[in-house]
Amino acid sequence: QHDCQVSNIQVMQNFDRSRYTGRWYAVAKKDPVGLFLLDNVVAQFSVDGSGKMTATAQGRVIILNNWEMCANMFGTFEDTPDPAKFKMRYWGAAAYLQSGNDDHWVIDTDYDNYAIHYSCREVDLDGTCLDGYSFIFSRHPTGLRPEDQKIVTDKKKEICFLGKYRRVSHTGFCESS
Ligand code: DAO
Repeated sequence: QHDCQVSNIQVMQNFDRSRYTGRWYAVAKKDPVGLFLLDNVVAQFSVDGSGKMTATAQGRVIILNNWEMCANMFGTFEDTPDPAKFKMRYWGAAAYLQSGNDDHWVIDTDYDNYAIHYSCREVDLDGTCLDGYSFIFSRHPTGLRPEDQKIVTDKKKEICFLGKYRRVSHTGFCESS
């Protein structure tokens, strides 16, 4: 059923971007090579007047090896034929923050409690993901509801990232800046 082929990964059916808007707290993250956002990660999704999805995000980062700061990030999303698969262009409020263009797939969400995001940056020769990252988002800063945990665990397995996540803490680091 799940062979870890990036091209076979199932995403959210009939994804509704307007129901996805608003604040999402990252509660767990599978890091890519050269990780950037460490913790205190909060994303805010919007849909603009023309129907395009945009986002802002904050998170604690360490730049220049030991300078700790709260990064303010922006993202715009390009639609694809699949409503749950986007191309995300992202950049920071400051030029020294990371920028790039990543896939941004919504694997599953109930819109009101949990969401599973997936991005593969580099597909290996065998079709599996060589370098990717994933956020588990919750509408609740306290974490996932117990009833959503099994769904999320099953999806982590389907995207072949089970066991590769770490918990993302929320300490208020980005609330003062
Ligand atoms: O943290 O290692 C990493 C990779 C994440 C890069 C993307 C950060 C910017 C996101 C902009 C808003 C979308 C939620």
